[in-house]
Parts: sequence; structure tokens; C-alpha cells
Amino acid sequence: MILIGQYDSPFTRRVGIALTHYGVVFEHRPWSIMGDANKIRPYNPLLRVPTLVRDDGSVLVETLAILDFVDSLAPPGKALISATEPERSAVLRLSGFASGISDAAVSLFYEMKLHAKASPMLVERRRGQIRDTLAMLELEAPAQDFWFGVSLTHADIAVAASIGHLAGAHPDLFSRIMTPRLVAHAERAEALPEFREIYQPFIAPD
Ligand SMILES: N[C@@H](CCC(=O)N[C@@H](CS)C(=O)NCC(=O)O)C(=O)O
Repeated sequence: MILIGQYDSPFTRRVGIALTHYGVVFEHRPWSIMGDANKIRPYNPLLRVPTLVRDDGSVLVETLAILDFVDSLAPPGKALISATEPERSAVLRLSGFASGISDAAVSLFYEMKLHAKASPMLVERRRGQIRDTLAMLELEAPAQDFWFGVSLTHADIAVAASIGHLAGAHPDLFSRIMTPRLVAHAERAEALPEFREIYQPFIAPD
């Protein structure tokens, strides 16, 4: 199995951490979405990461679809999401909001980097989406290590990956956002072995 994408992508990092948590052996190709586009194209003409190439050669795109497959490889007792409700939807809800922050942060980055003059309306909309969603999650953030009880879930990974990406890609915005409980939660997650192993500081796409 091959995971394509650099770990400064919060989406690719989510997949890499989940695979590592499950003890799945995989090959990592840390290709840049811009500089290595020609390498990514044969696997994924959308030129997006994460891209997962399965052992049978079939390709999965979109983090949720990839994680759906990755979860089928979970060893007993290690599942990052419950098979039953309401626990399952609670993890999906939180992961969705956390990854949505990353969607807005990635879009904001491209808007500011790739346009000679960024759209003030779009920039303000993205900043507001990030700020308001973080504020909502801050009210829910737990004091204990894991968001939902005693073990790691996709929600913990999504929150930490999004916070880490935001801090790297938008340091000014991040420094103005006051979410101490969320940041503390992310710091606890970042201390875990799978987070330390699957990490790359943010590098602006060339
Ligand atoms: N909805 C996608 C988002 C993935 C995404 O935005 N990836 C970014 C890197 S962080 C990307 O590949 N951007 C390249 C592009 O859109 O051209 C997912 O969940 O996998």
C-alpha cells in the first residue's frame, strides 16, 4: 500500500497516523502537490493528496473514503471509531468540523499565495469560518487526554492535525485565536508515538 502526500497536509497526516496506529505497513511517497504533480497525476488526475494506492493497484481519494478502508484493517481493540451509534456519529461529527477547519485553512492559503490580489471577501469568510468553528469546538474540548473517553479516535487525530496545520500555515491568524483547551488537547495528542512519527513542519507548496 502506498500513501502519497506530505505530512504537512492535515488530511494526509490523518491517514498516516491512522495507518501507524493500526500497525499497517505502508510505503510513504512524500510528493508535493505542486512540485511533484507529474508524479501524482498517473495515480490521481485531481492532483490532490492524500491519495492511497492499495495493494491491488486501485486508488482511493478523499480522506473519509480512505479512512473507511483503513478502518477495515484495524486490529482487534484498536479501532479509531465505534461501529455503533451514537458513538460513531459523534466521532464523525467532530472529525467533520475539525477537517472543515483545514479545508478553510487550505483554501485561505491558496487565496493568499496564488492570487496577485486576494479577495478580501473570501479571506474574511475563510477567517471567520476558522475562528467560529474553533470557538464552537473550544466549548466542547475535554480536559482528559481523549475526546471520547479512554482511547484515541479519528476525532482526536482530526483536531490535532487541523490545529497543527493552522499554526504552521497561518501563524498570524492562529496567534490571534484564543482556544487554550483545544490547543492543550492537540499538544497531548502530539506527544503520542504515532503523532511524533507522522509529522512534518509546514512547507509552503512550491
Ligand atoms: N476533501 C479532500 C481535501 C484534500 C486536500 O485539500 N488536499 C490538499 C492538500 S492539504 C490538496 O491536495 N490540494 C491540491 C489541490 O487542490 O490542487 C480530502 O478530504 O482528502
